[in-house]
This record gives sequence, structure tokens and C-alpha cells, in this order.
Amino acid sequence: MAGRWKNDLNWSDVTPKAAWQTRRQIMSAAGALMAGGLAGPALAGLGAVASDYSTDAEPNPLEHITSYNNYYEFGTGKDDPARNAHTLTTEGWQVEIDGLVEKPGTWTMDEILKNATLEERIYRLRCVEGWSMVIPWAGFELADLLERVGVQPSAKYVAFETALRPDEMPGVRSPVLDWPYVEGLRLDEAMHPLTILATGVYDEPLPKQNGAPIRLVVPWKYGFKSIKSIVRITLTAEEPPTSWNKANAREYGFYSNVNPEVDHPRWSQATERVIGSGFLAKRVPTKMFNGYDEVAGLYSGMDLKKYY
Ligand SMILES: Nc1nc2c(c(=O)[nH]1)N[C@H]1C(S)=C(S)[C@@H](COP(=O)(O)O)O[C@H]1N2
Ligand SMILES: [Mo]
Repeated sequence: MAGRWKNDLNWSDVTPKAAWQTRRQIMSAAGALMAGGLAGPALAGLGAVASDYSTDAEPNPLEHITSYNNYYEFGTGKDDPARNAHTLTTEGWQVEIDGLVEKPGTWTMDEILKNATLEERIYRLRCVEGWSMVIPWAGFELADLLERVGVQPSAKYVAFETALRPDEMPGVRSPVLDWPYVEGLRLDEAMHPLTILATGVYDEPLPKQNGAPIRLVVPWKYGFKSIKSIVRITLTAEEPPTSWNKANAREYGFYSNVNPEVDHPRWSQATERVIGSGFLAKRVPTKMFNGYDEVAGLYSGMDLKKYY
């Protein structure tokens, strides 16, 4: 009997709630002590202060967050990134920020993190495939970085690009997607305080399978908008191309807001399977904008069936 349960995705039992809460309190205390003392990427997950933007949902344990991933550069199976992403080298990582900005240039991770206000944010991630989980990110608001580079008035969108390294990424040798992986947001979506760049998970630097050393997290959109291992951020006047829209425009639009009323052409989006919820893998109703009602104003007056 015990064996049967062990084999299931019962990850919620791995980190008991009490232990996790104690750890969170420690992290908050560490955050207060370390304020202003964050030096580099190694500390990315440490010292982050719990954020008001967090959901009150129970986070999935780290073991799960790092073993059930979508990162096609390392294979299309859910367990491929955990097995393959170790080959990605993140030392000396640089992010180019260009396009319609006042100060275009190349940033090291130390430069990016130097003046960033890291927070712990527990966000729900809803994948378009119909499952969801809850992840405690350490990150900072994308708006902070964009303000540091200065957005020109003509900029209307933000384009993002993942590293493309055939020597380190076995998945890019297959043409599953038109590499590199690219994504985009409208400028007001990018500037929304819920939109973060994450550099850690729990109290660890971002694991490679989760998009080390820096990835986007947009909690009210389907998971694929949250692009991993970013090397380039470009401010543009026109709506930028996005990988999944290029691959199949009928199934994946630019907006990709979590919306139970707009089905994927091949399956319903009305419910989701909460990963870790046990042997019977219960499905729960999906909430509009993944429950992040505060973003509704970004889309007032838009027909979200047309702009899916
Ligand atoms: N570069 C890149 N970013 C990516 C993906 C990908 O294949 N490549 N997959 C996306 C999808 S479909 C999801 S659901 C999330 C999953 O993030 P996680 O593995 O950290 O949970 O990453 C997104 N970001
Ligand atoms: Mo996804």
C-alpha cells in the first residue's frame, strides 16, 4: 500500500506545511538583516522578503518544481529538463537590453541584481496543457529594470529572447520550435507590478531547468509566456513575434491570458489539474486571469475571444 502511494505525484506531502512556514519566517528575518547587502546571483534566492503579491495557496515542494518542467531546449518530456539542463553554463551570463531605450547595453547578472529589490513571491503557474502548480519565486519587478534603462515614449511592446546554444541545449537540434525561443508583452503588461524577473526558487538560485539565471514570470498568463534563460530584452513599437504563435497561430495568440471561457482548439481550458493534489489528481475550475483580478483593467474594452 505504502509503495503504491509513494509512486504517485503526492509531492505536497514532501514539505510539511509547518516546516515550510518556519523556513519562510527565517527567510523574512534574513531579508531584514541583509537589506542592501545582496551581492550576486549566488544569493539570488536568499534574503528575499515575502511579498503582498503572493497567493495564499500552498506552494509545491522544490522537488516537484524542479522535476516537472517545460523547457523544450532540453527536450519535450516533463522530466527532460531536470535530466539535461545541467549542461547549460550560466557563468558570465549577460543580458542585452536594446531597442527603444535611453541606455541600451549589456548587463551582467551582478549589475542587474545590484540595485534590484528581491522579493519572495508565491505565484500560481497555469500551463496551457491543463495543469497548475504554485511556486515561490525570488525575483524583482521587470518595471524596475525597465525604469533603469529608460523606456522611450515610442516603445509599445517588450520582446524577450532565450539563449540559443546548440552545444549545451540538446533540444534545439530538433525543429520543434523556430529557435531561439522568443516571447513578448505589451508595455503596460510588462510594467505591471505582478510581472517579475525571477532569479531564485525557494531559498536557492534559480535551478537550470527553471530557466537559470533569469526568467520572466507573468502569473496571469499561460506558462509559456514566462520565458526562461533570457539573453535579450528589446523595446519595440510593433507587436513582437512569439514562439508558440509562430508555431501554431490558431492555437496560441499573443495575449495568452488564462481564460476559462476561451478553449484551446483541441481541449477545454475550464478546469485544471493541481499537481501534487494526490492520487485522484483532482481538477478544479480555472479562474479568469488565473485569479489575478487586479490585471483585468489592462484589457477593459478588449474582446478576449479575439485577442486570445
Ligand atoms: N525558453 C523557454 N522558456 C519556456 C519554455 C520553453 O520551452 N523554453 N516553456 C514554457 C512553458 S510551456 C511553461 S509551462 C513554463 C514552465 O516553467 P517551469 O518549468 O519553471 O515550471 O516555462 C515556459 N518558458
Ligand atoms: Mo506551459
